[in-house]
Amino acid sequence: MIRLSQDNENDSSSSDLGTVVLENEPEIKEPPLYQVVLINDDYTPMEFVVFVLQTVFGHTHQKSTEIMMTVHTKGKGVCGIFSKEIAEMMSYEVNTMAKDHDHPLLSEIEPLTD
Ligand code: TYC
Repeated sequence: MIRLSQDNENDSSSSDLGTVVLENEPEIKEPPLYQVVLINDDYTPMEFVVFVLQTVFGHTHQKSTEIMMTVHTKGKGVCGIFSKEIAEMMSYEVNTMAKDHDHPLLSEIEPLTD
C-alpha cells in the first residue's frame, strides 16, 4: 500500500492526499539454487580434497572429511548450495586448484529443482 501525503507547515489540518492500493503485489522471486557437486576419481589424494573443501567452501576439517568420504564411497557429493553465479565461481575455483596441483579432481554444478 502507498500513502500519498505532502508536507504543509501552514496547514496542519490535513496533509493526507489519499491512498493508492496496488492490486497486484510485485512478485519477488527467489533466485534459482544450484549445488556444487564433487566427483570421485582414483588419483586425487584424500588430504587434497579435504584441503580444497576447507579452503573454497569454508567447511571445518571434520565436515570436509565427511563430504570427501561421501564422494569417495558414493561417487559424488554436495559441497554447498548457492545462486548460479556463486556456484559457478566455487566450482571454477575447485577445478582450477586441482589443475594447478596436477590432480584430476573435478566439480560441477547442478540446478536444484524445488
Ligand atoms: N578416491 C580418491 C582416493 O582414493 C579420493 C577422492 C575423494 C578423490 C573425493 C576425489 O572428489 C574426490 N584417493
